[in-house]
Amino acid sequence: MQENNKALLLGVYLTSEEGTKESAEYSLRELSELTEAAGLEVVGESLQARSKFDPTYAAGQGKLNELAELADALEADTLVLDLNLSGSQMRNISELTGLKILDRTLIILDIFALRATTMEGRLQVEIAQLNDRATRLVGAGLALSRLGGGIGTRGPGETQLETDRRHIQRRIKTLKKNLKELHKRRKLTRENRERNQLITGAIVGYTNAGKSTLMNALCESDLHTMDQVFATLDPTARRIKDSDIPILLIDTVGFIRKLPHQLVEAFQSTLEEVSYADFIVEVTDISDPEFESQMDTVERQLENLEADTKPRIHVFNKIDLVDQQVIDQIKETNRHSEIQAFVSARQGTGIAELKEALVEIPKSQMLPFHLVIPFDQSQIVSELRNVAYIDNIEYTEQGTDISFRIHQGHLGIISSLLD
Ligand SMILES: Nc1nc2c(ncn2[C@@H]2O[C@H](COP(=O)(O)OP(=O)(O)OP(=O)(O)O)[C@@H](O)[C@H]2O)c(=O)[nH]1
Ligand SMILES: [Mg+2]
Repeated sequence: MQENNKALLLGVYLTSEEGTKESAEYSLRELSELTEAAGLEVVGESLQARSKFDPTYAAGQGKLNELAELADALEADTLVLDLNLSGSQMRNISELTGLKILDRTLIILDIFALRATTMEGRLQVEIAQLNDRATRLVGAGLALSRLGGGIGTRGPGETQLETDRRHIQRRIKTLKKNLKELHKRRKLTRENRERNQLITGAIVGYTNAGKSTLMNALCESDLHTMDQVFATLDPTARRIKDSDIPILLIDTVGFIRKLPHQLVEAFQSTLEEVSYADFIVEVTDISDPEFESQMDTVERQLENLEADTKPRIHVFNKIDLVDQQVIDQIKETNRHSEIQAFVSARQGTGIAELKEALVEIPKSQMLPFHLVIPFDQSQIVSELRNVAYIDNIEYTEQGTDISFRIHQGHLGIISSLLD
């Protein structure tokens, strides 16, 4: 059959677990979006309930045969399972159905490969893909050698497997070396930024929550936004426009449930931007019916990055798409009494208020000073204007009389006056 990019989807969930049907349905809808984003056309979907997962086929054989027939009728040549399959499962299902088999991880890896534009992004994606292939090779290889039968026989499959694995490992090693060089360079820019002493907030949230749109609204920047998952892969930094304290925001890759661990590992350096930030701007799309479980996913990812205890402001976005009731309810159930903001990043509603709230976060972490700075050291005043929050400033005969608040990291600016 010719490749026609038409795909069927199959989700499998366990009947023994409660609430899994709803989450499997949602997960399948999400997989459908992911599959389309990967460039395939979804022509049919199916959800199967099972009492346990089948180690050989993951799903039921009857179901798979049924889907093979459906694929024939609809001229689909690909079956995407909403699971993470082992190499041998992929091979078994493919042999049973005659279809090309993909799973959630492969689809996400594919989207990342399509979207990666920078050298660093591309290297990270390729490493993730190779790691993924290496894991699956093992599964497929073991199955092959078992089929080969006799103990002690080294089937051709396994020899090929060894060669492939060595090849993959060599390639991964080269890529990692290149990536390390790039990281070194990026770390330098991060250190530069620290030297520039700007307070940094990382924008995080589920993919498609509106992170880049929010960044554009706050920084009057022109970042790429799109109604599609993983529009942003590479971190971008911009200054908030006209804020009382200079603040740098970083837009970064979105989170998603079941994010393949190969990707998390490969994108470690990108995600480090979140770990190094002074505070977190969490964005939630409250027009998504699943926004609460998306918040859980984000929370877990923040925990993994050890960024869950950083000061945080929670931005509930896309208020233009919901009823006031939804907003009221979120306010009511604010159990952790987090700092909340309700905005429409696209329409600009609530952005001015958000800017004011954003400034409060670093301000509360800043140390207050009242100094008289001699005129022959007026460069200090201009440096302070750049990074400090100035409460009051007066020019006296002794010098500039200034009350201000400054971040710990910026104390260097006034150190000469403190001795
Ligand atoms: N109606 C409405 N749409 C919005 C709002 N904010 C963002 N969007 C839309 O939501 C979609 C996703 O926005 P992005 O800013 O690309 O989302 P993101 O979180 O950066 O997504 P990824 O980078 O893909 O993870 C785009 O089509 C935006 O135009 C909003 O306040 N209201
Ligand atoms: Mg984005």
